[in-house]
Amino acid sequence: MYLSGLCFITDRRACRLSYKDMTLRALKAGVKWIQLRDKESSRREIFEEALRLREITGNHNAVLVVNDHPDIALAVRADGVHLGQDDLPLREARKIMGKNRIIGISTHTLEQAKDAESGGADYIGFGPVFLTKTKEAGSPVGIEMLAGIKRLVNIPVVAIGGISPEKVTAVLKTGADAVAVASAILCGDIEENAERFLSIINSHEGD
Ligand code: TZP
Ligand code: MG
Repeated sequence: MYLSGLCFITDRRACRLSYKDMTLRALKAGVKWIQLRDKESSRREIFEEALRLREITGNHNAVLVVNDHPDIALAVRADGVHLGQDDLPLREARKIMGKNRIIGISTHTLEQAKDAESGGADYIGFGPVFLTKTKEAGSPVGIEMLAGIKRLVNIPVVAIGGISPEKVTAVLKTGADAVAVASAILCGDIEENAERFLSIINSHEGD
């Protein structure tokens, strides 16, 4: 499984563009991993949105992960699903998704990260690393804790929460495998913001 260094998370509270339009802008900038995160719509609407994003991500050779809904992810042939601690348990989601699709899990503590790894998650999200307004995500875990998680788990760790272009280098120095970003891409010019993240991430990978 190949996951690139930047996951763009959709969010209509940060930006009133349609999911399709915000995603197209991120794809145009070169983002190769999109997470459809929609906390506002009905499951039917999320399914329809996911179908649209499947088509455009497929055209750009990008990975699509659907937040919250394994059944929708499977129905649209998304590459994977992203679960939270209150979503369907990993074991059950795996039955739906099969062994070849990606399952990522949001984690906030070391114990959750270890459980996700031993339960067969393909990657963990870990955070919020910094303060975020995108979600009631609790207190920031900070860079040190992120570095500690990287030392303790062997599956890819995706840092999330309040990550800006100014902070991304410090995040990657912990060994984090990728960053997941909503507002710092969505606020302002999406293409420009995403390009800025990608250029920092790509130059870090070359270090
Ligand atoms: N989980 C923890 S923080 C977050 C999620 C879904 C949102 C990240 O968004 P932002 O705007 O990049 O802080
Ligand atoms: Mg969830």
